[in-house]
Amino acid sequence: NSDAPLRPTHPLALAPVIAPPASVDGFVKQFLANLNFDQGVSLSASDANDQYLALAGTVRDYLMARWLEDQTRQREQQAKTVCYLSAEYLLGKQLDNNLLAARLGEIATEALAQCGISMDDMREVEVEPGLGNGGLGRLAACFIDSLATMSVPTIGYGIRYEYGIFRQTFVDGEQVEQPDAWLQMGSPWEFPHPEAAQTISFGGRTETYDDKGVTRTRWIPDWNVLAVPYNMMVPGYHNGRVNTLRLWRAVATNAFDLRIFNSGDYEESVRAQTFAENISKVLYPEDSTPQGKELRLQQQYFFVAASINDFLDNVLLEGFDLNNLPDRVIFQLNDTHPVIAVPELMRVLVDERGMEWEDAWAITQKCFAYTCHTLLPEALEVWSVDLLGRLLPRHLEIIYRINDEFLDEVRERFGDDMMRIRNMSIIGEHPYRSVRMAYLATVAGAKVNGVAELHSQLLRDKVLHEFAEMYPDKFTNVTNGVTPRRFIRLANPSLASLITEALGAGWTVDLERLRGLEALAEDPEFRERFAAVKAANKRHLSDVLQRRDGVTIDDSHLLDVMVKRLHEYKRQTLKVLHIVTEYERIISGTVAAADIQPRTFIFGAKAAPGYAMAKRIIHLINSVASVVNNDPRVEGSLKVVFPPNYNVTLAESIIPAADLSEQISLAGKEASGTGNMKLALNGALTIGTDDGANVEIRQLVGDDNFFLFGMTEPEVEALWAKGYKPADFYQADPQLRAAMDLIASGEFSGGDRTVFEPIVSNLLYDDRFMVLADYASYIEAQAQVDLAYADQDAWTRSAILNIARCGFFSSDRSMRDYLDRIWHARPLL
Ligand code: 73E
Repeated sequence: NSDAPLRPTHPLALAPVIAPPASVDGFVKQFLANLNFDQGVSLSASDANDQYLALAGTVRDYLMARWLEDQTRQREQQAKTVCYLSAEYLLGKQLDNNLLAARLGEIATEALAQCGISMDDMREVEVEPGLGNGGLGRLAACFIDSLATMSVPTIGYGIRYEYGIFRQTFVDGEQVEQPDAWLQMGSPWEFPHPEAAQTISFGGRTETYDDKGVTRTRWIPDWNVLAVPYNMMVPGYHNGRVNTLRLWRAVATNAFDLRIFNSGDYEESVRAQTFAENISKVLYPEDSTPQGKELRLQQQYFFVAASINDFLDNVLLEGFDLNNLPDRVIFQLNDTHPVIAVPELMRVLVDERGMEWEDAWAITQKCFAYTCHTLLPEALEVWSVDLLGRLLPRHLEIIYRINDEFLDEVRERFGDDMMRIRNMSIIGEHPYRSVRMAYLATVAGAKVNGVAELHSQLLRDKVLHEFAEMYPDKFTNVTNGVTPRRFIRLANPSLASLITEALGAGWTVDLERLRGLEALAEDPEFRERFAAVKAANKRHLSDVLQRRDGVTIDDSHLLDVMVKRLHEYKRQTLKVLHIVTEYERIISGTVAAADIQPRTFIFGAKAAPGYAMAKRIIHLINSVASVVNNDPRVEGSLKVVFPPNYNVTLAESIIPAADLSEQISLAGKEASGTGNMKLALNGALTIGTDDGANVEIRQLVGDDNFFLFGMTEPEVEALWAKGYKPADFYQADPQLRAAMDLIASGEFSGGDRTVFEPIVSNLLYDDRFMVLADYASYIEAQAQVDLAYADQDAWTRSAILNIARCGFFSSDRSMRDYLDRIWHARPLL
């Protein structure tokens, strides 16, 4: 009962956290302790899941000292922090990544062996957190890996979805979605912090009040939920640093329960709990086409309000002068999904912290930057004013004021040009009154970037051209990148060893060093070793697919890979038309099966559950596969493989085995692509259009090592402008006609002509993505591929040159570009 606070005196309590000894014995001891004390089982009674959870716990224990030290270091230094705001993080499995970062791979494998456990069995047990749809979510995961590896103080903020991207199964060739209960068997990589929960409000109304002669506004919300943070470690590679990924989970507040509980309605109070917890229940499975659902806006506000307030309340030191906020933080907006953070920061600064509007706005404009990931008009997020005003009335008022002042600025600059004002207004009036989130982000952000050179150019020239005219200095480009740790070192260990042997180990954090492989491409012995690695990777993939789906692939085949979300603009149908063309040439006797270059086509693709055309295309691919694979006339020289549930884990087996990378979107539609980079860095040659980052890949690897086809973006525009008639292309090309007619005939649908009729009609009469216009050029380029592959040694040389020249596509380089051009933050010393 003394007034003096109790202070630690025991030497252990004063010491920093100590990691367990980095030895096999040390690992075994810690592992068994975790198995016994955390899982509550003996080794002899444990099953694989117990062992996996204890193993993960052990790896965590080794990283813990660094994590806690980094938190202290970041607190002490108060350096500018990158807060990456993203609704998606497609992390992939954690175990191998964290073992690699902590240099524990060999020790752990040996320690497990001494406990009678195989590391491969542990890898099998792990489920990947699929908290993202595709490229955008995986990009966020690559970025936080690079930032940790570069020692940049970063917090990744996002949502802890209880169900990630659905698990895809095929029933009679059609996609059926299953919930992804990734948390079901335990989740050893996260640390919940209920004590650090934020209360997030919704609904209600606003009112003004007098505050010592000043009129202020306050928000009287109608309901609240708790946002509980779950922290995950983001270890840097071999640098002793560990950053934090903080994902928010929605939980009902006590107050919420109590209000209804006091009214005596117990059942209603339980229902209310479910309602609140719905917010972080499930990831929206639409990639590129947001549906404008209320729950999605709830998710967006939920996580950004929690994140901003977490940063202000818990990361900043007490008494921090908010006028200096831009020196302390940058909030990077990963597409428009987190843009409601802009009015939230304004609300906090003005309504809660009593700042003047003008001061708050000046600060806000320096604290945000916006990355746009798309060009498709239907992907540009808008929220109806109705919905937004109902859910977030104060935020809508703030958006209106931002817009009023912005439009004043436009008038001042360009005069009273009604069309310009309508075009640039953050509020759209047609077909209904709505908030254009990309415009809000552009007005508020210090910088706006696209994700590849061509994409950034088209943003400036088309999608946001009036904004680029007004704020030319805002616009910049940062070409995407991928982490070489996961996508080379972990996914392709044989290639990684070969490179390390040739160039030393430094390439993993300095990918431009891959240039050193250029000379080796001329060395016949190195080429032979590289070809052996590729063949071994194909056999490994075959083993994986055999175990997973009961299918195999032949390592003598050219492996032709198209893995990405199913979307019409990506043109999986063009790939199908190529396969059907080859098949038709065989069965019509135009070529002998024995005379063609044997190929295996691999697809990986999920379709948004509500996207009927995409699902029909999946059905078509599976149907073509089953006919082609079972036709004896093909003599096994064509094979189509479509393993269900393509995810990060499967990508890690497919990409290292690939010979050919299909990047065949209509020019001007794919913002960047990142699969294209992963495949090139694993020695696949690209067949691709002049789109997204393909443009930069081709510039770097050279025309001799890239199969270019199709219209350029200006050619696409010109054809549209003159009036595109896909049926004319069908009429004019007998080969195309034969392929389309074969699909229309019911050949792939047991004689039923109706099944794929919508695909055929769409191509003939609509074909928004100009598949038929690019068909001839694509088929010609594929013939070049066959010719090139016939000279195996020359192909191998090209593959090595692809790797040697693609070091630019490391996400470490992307992070340096963001740091230099946008964030102006620095690594921590
Ligand atoms: O080109 C890709 C790009 O490589 C682009 O389509 C993708 O982002 C990748 C990373 O920059 C993307 N995803 C979305 N928009 N662009 C999106 C939109 C709404 C919901 C989910 C994802």
